[in-house]
Amino acid sequence: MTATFEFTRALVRTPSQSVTHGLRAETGEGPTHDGVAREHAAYVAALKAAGVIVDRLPALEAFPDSVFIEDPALVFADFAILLRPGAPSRFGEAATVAPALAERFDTVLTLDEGYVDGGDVLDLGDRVLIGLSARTDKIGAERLAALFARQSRRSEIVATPPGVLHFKSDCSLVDHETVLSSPRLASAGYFRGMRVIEAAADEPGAANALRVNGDLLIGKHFQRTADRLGDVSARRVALETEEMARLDAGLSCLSLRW
Ligand code: CIR
Repeated sequence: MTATFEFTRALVRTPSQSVTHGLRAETGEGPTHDGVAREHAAYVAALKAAGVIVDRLPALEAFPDSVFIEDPALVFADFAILLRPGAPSRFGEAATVAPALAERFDTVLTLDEGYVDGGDVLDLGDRVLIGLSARTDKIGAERLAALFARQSRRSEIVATPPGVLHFKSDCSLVDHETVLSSPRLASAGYFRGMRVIEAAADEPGAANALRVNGDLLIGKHFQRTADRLGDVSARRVALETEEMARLDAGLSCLSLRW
């Protein structure tokens, strides 16, 4: 299986002041710009500490959710794909990352129909899972699968659990053979051939960890889940994610990595 968490480069986007108006399912207390910026800065520092060269794109006030740069595009070692984000307020984000990808990749493919958010796409190495969700529809998933086939990558279309924003809100690859998953997604059977560690049921969002080279980034408040990762051989890096969580976001969505 190809390593899918060994990265030398990453692209992030500075949070805009308008991030406080980002999309969110809950109506409780919203994030502050300073809180998001603080968590973002610690995240960028963690990527650098893991050995990644991080390029930062400027804030975009017109797109409150643009700090979640994982959603409008996908990147792999040798190609990138511009997506069509499924939320109307985010659709225009793909065009804003296009120039940065064109500068960095010889091959940039473009999804031509339907909708897909990058948060719904999990690379397991031997196959890529594309989760249908409120943001990723069947046409988009099928067109994306066709693009993967062109690049000789296997993919499978699967379902995101109801009420979950993105497929990867509920899972992450933590080593070559292990997926960390919410209990509700683990029971769906999509991770065949892999070891599955279930995140603690009372720690929603904990399964969205991020493996980067020898480091495993995980939300600071998910201690019970962290305890279950006992024999995963990676240095633990605990990061504040509370402000991001107010925008239904976690760790994977803050960067594009390759
Ligand atoms: C949204 O609803 O689109 C943003 N507030 C959060 C996006 C998080 N992205 C991700 O998990 N991949």
